[in-house]
Amino acid sequence: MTDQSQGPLYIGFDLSTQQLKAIVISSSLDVLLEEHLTFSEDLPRYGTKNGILTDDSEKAVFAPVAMWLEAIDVLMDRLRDNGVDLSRVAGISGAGQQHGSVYWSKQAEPLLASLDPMKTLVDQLSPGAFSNQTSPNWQDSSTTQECHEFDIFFPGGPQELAEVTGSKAHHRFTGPQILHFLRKHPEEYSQTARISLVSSFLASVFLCKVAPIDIGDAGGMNLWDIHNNQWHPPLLALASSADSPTTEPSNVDHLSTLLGSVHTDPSASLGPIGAYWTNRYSIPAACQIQPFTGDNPATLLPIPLAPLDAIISLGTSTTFLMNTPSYLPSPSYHLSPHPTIPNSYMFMLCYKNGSLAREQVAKALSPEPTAPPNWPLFTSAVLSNPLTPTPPSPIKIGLYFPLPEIIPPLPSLTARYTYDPFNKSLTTSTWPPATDAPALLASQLLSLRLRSAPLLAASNALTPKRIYLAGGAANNRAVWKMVREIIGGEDGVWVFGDEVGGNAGALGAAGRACWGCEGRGMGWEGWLRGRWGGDLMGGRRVRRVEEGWDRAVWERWSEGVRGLEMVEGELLRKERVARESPGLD
Ligand code: XUL
Repeated sequence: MTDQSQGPLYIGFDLSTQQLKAIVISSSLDVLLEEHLTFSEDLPRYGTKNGILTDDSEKAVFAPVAMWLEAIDVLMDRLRDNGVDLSRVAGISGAGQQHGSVYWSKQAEPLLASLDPMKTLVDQLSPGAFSNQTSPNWQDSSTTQECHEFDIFFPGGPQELAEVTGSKAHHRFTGPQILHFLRKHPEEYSQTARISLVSSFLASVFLCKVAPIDIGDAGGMNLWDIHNNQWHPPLLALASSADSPTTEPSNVDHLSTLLGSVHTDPSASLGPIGAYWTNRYSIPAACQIQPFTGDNPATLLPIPLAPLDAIISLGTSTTFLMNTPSYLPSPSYHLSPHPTIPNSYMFMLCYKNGSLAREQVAKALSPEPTAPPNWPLFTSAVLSNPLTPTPPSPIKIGLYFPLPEIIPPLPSLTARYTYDPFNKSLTTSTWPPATDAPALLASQLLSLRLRSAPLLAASNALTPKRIYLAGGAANNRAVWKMVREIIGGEDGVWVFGDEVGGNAGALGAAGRACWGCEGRGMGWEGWLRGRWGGDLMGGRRVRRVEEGWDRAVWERWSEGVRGLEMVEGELLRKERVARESPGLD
């Protein structure tokens, strides 16, 4: 690690689906070191593929908690062996894949409090500290029944659930997951002393006691009452009753004890680091553990986001994030408390299908069937065949879902249609593989535009101000061009510099660790803008790749939005018919 100064260091962790990552920064938010470990490659003995295990018969997706503990052991050793002076670490924070739950046993607190610095975490905590040895992953779909119960719980259905908790019920959300665990493993549930999210699990390991859940991550549970800033007792009753929901006070009290309090003061430390870390790695006893939040809320943090700035993350999943002061809930998207700005919210769309679909289309462009994805061909296929609508000519709309999708809720499928804007009609179509590339990007971006429109409209806007791209596909100029055409961006399309790149969650967490220690009492945005200085207008941390939107081109894509809505409606109808009459094809 190259760092001449002797100032404090801050570490941000990110426990994502495939990797555990750490970023070390200085007080000026300069990245000094990035280190990571990939679960399936570095810890093959857990047998995961891309960091997860699956049980297809139940559509269950989960990860071994022991694997995460061992990953922390290995990563901390790597930081020390790479020359990070751990005796200078003043603060630590982190991010975790959202919604996953970790079930601590009754032995957890005493085990955490008495960790022996001569031994590893995994040897001391696994299996004894857990009543469930695995944690459900966000790709899990085993909770259809429980989601139904959440969605019909309020007289106003999914809309009312979204008004109370920020989201309608989703398979991966923690409330339905807890209810599923309680039904499937009542004995293990009765042995549970505390429930953490993945983010608060990681914080607990550094605190050496069970940490509170962060306000930003509580919004991904269908249990947190956003208006009243507290757990919602009737929803706790629903999540903790194997049969019909009961307001039996003992059930509600029990689950609220398992979940513990939520940490609502964003810059207040959770407390000093546990003695294990001081004794094993010489981290100072005064090092503060700052709140750990979900990976999406943490992705809002590495750059100063103005209201109506958007981040589109094009990674394994596709997510669209915005920081908004308006609470305008809808079953079509998620709102959750902003992790560092009181009375602001994170708007989020989350799709399962992202890079896998793009890779499949890019592979099909090579004449050789086993060839890897051909990105130059993919890019030129998009740029030479942009599909920009010229109303009233027909528009090609393709949906490519190698995985069952969340938005809209459809099974794995590929569908190609031509939409005629004049007659408002659809016909199924075929076209050459080179047309799939622009059709795929267009449908992914049209869906983001369709679903973010109500929130933008609430602020009298048609398009976000700046659009920042993150994730693997963010460096593709065909993507930049289509984002500008379809979504717009008054102040253009931007990409993160290498420092932010694919590390947004870990870097956001590292910055939060620094803020908690050096900016306590200062508002997050003002503090962050101050530390960024001149980089804000485009410097080494962010770079503009497309000018501000072309409204006329953007208007032409409005017909594409209508076409996409019609295609989705048609597929959802077919899916409903197939489900209701399984014998018919
Ligand atoms: C968000 C979601 C995913 C995970 C990825 O709701 O489920 O983006 O957070 O780790």
